[in-house]
Amino acid sequence: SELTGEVEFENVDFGYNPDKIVLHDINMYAKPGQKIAFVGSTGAGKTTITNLINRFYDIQDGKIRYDNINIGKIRKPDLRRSLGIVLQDTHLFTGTVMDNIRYGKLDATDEECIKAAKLANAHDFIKRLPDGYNTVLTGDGSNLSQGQRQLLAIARAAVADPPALILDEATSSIDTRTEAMVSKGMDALMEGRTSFVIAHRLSTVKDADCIMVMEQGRIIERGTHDQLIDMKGRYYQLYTG
Ligand code: M5T
Ligand code: MG
Repeated sequence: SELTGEVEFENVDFGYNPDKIVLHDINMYAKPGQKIAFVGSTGAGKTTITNLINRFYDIQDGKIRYDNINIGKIRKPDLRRSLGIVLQDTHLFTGTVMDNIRYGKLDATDEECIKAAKLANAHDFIKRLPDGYNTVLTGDGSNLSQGQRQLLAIARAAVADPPALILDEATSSIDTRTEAMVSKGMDALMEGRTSFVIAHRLSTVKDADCIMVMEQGRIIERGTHDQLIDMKGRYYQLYTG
């Protein structure tokens, strides 16, 4: 991909149904490599913003630009594909671990897949599976733990090597050790890429370049962790519980 990972929203309004706007006047700018986090209560619009970054929907008003290219109301599958997504529920298919990783980039060699798995912190657990990279996964991934599925999702995104990423942090309970492995893999994946993170634990957004605090479809506060704490507003409330 030729894209650098620069993403800009200018006065974006959006509703899944045009009669019911759920995002109001969203403005944001992500420099290549920055980590942008979204926090806020349920229904605030966090997932919706990431749906728009992915261009899954057309917007009612405003502009969305990648590298200064306005892709506001047209569909460019090549642009959309250049974003890597690590969703909470990774879609795995019946096939080997290797092929499930390769799904991120269909012409990737075995070496590239292994390199991606190493970066994702997934290599060690894969080596311990009965047939290593040739272990066949069930379609629903039920022969892996939740944390292991997440590590594979990270490896899959790493092999795609996109300039920008959307990470939806899992809410489900994985044990502390696995969680540490997943967050180490995610940190490695985010390195050098623009990352949009929906965080369910405020502790994981502390190092973001900018935290967007959302409420009822609007960004009501933004800044670094320290700036937002000093503001003593909504973020401070969320943080101090
Ligand atoms: C924002 C509505 C939702 C809410 C608003 C994803 C989605 C959302 N909505 C739809 O009508 N259709 C959809 O496909 O949009 O919802 P959100 O963006 O999902 O909020 P969130 O991600 O901040 O919430 P949560 O619960 O994941 O923390 O009115 O009904
Ligand atoms: Mg959501």
